[in-house]
Amino acid sequence: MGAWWQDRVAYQIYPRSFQDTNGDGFGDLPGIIARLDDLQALGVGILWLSPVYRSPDADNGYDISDYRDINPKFGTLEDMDRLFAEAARRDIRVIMDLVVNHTSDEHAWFQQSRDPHSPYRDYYIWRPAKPDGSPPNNWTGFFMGSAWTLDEASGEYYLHLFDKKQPDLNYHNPKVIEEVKAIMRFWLDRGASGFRCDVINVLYKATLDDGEKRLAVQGVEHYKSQPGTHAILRELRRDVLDHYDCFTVGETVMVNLAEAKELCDPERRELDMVFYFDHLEVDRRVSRFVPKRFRADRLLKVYAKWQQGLFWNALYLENHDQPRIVSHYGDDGVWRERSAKLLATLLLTLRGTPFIYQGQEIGMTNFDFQGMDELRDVESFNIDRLLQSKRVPRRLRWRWIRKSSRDNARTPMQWSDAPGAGFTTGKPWIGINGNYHRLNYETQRGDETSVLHFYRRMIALRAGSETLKYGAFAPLFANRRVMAYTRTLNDERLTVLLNFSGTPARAPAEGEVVVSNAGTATYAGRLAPWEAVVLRRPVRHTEPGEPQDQAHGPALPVNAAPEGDGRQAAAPAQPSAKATGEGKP
Ligand code: TEU
Ligand code: CA
Repeated sequence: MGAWWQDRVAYQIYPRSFQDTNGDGFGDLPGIIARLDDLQALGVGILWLSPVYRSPDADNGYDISDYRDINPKFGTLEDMDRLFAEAARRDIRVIMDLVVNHTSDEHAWFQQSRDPHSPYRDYYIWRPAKPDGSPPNNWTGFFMGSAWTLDEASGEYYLHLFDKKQPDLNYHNPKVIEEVKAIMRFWLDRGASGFRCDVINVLYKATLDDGEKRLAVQGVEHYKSQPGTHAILRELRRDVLDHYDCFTVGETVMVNLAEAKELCDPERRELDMVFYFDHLEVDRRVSRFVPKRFRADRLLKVYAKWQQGLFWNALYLENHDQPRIVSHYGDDGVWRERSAKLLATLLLTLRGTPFIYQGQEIGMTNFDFQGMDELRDVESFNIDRLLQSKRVPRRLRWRWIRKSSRDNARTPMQWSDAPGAGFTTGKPWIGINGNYHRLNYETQRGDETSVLHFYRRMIALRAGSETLKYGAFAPLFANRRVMAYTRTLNDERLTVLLNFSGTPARAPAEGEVVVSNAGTATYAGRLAPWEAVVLRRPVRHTEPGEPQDQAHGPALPVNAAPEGDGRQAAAPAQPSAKATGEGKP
């Protein structure tokens, strides 16, 4: 048994696209409450809500103007209290999105900060222009262009790593840290069980010197994972988090393994786990900019590194910033269902806390929009503008944005084939994917062979298997299309075999079939198109020639936890695995 946040499966809600109850076209808190029974039936034990605070919504709530109130689009503080209570009744814990690298420019602090003599001036990062009138340094932001904007009223530039409506807070100012602690206590006292911490590894800007020339986010070496950030995280842990039964998962941008280790090593008492991005970038170079061919062996290599490198992983394949995984690593055409199930198998058989993003459990796909006028995301508009300024033709710009836009994940949840997809009776704030008639929750609820039921079974399988939750991970073999790995605890070994392609593939392995998304009952060393198989067998203690036994002996370092923190995986294996075989693709 681990901590509750290691034992459970988490589910991310993007509130504005989840469930509307009053017909205004925006999902809301009463909508989340109305869907708690469905989430319970799925088997999730933790909800992460993307921001629900007051916000002018320049970046869909990631620009907060009041940390202690709810966006009226979503409801009221009373609704939020009701959500905490109703979730708790179903043994579901709720974590909030802590967005404190920046606030909205409409936050009262920033409004006052624009006055150079205000006590709030030092809450943000203000600098005069260079003598030639240009910005204080050459940093560029995550949403393209200079990271500085001139505020005419106060005569100086302010720093914003994201949109110009998201000014960065100044973490050299201890008052800012005290404000953050108070906000955290406010929500923990009300019922939150922790935080997903937005871009948490960039809080502390060590210097404001010019950055090295880079294609994107120039200046990052001056603020990524600085000692100042580590110190702040330890302080928040000591003064706030340690006084509650809660956990944190940090979103850590451009993080490497060494940095991540420092941020979530249990002994350092900073974060409990981090969201990294490597596994979603095996088919891209320079972050998201240049595509390269997907290869299953590249993906396995990334997982081998992170699974074995960190004490505990935050596992995810989708969130509100990423394309839908079935359109990305799967096949959203003929093999949509089977490849969605393969991706479910991957997510739920790795070591760590899995996070499912709303709609992933029914295999939702990227949007079917036809042009920029259907998009809503500030990042897509900024990128389009930048590419336009570089004279990239419209067709090319659209081709690139269509594939990578964050709006791919933000179209409304497809609950049913009713008008508005059961999401809204009004006009949705962003278009609904036209495939909702055949791809929706209601249809899948009544179909045992659906992606939804597959997720339910995989979650239940994981819940009943100490090996899946706490067993050691070891890569087994991989090639361009197939990857295989094992999870081992005590005398049980599970072998996971995944065929990331529409053609059959050879993949030798032995064991009793615990899962197949293609209806395999007896495994004969061959995977069907997009087949995922989990095999179980007892561990024979010396198995020469098996790579995982050389890389990872029976004394499994990734399983070891420091004494006395209650996180050890000590319990014997108790497989409750029943076959989750599927009849059709
Ligand atoms: O995202 C951080 C981040 O780095 C993203 O900008 C990411 O690089 C990009 O979305 C990939 O397309 C977090 C939030 O998840 C995101 O929604 C916010 O816009 C951003 O922080 C600013 O708060
Ligand atoms: Ca609404």
